[in-house]
Amino acid sequence: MAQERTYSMIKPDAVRDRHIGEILARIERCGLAIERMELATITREQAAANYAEHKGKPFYDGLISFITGGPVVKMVIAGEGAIAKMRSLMGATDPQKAAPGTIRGDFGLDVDANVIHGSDSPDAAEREIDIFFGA
Ligand code: DGI
Repeated sequence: MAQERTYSMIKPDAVRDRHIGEILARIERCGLAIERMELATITREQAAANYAEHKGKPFYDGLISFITGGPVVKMVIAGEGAIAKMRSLMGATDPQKAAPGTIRGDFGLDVDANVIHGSDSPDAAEREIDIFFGA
């Protein structure tokens, strides 16, 4: 597996519910390294850029309000196969369908508040790192 970087973000529901420590521990335990990390409230412009593919869908406005509604933990995560490893740690998008032992399966409330984001491809990772940390 190739050495990769990915963008991940602990969402406002999980920050509010004090799951940051447990989520960081799971990321580190599977051999990934946290290269950059910042607690911040993201702007509507950053949220819109990150979720451009969903613009116009019924859940879009709620998604933008939710993700900008409180602080998140922005991260750059590095390691072998980091993108796929993060996606499998996260679990399915809908926490009701995510397997037990995954971050969303264990801490997710519903698909609107699903705990964590992770880039789904190398191109998305570079684009999202640029959106949230700048060039
Ligand atoms: O990469 P993921 O976060 O697993 O999933 P995605 O890129 O398809 O969707 C991004 C976010 O948009 C997802 O974390 C939650 C929200 N979302 C996606 N599909 C739905 C949704 N929210 C609602 N309410 N309903 C959906 O069908």
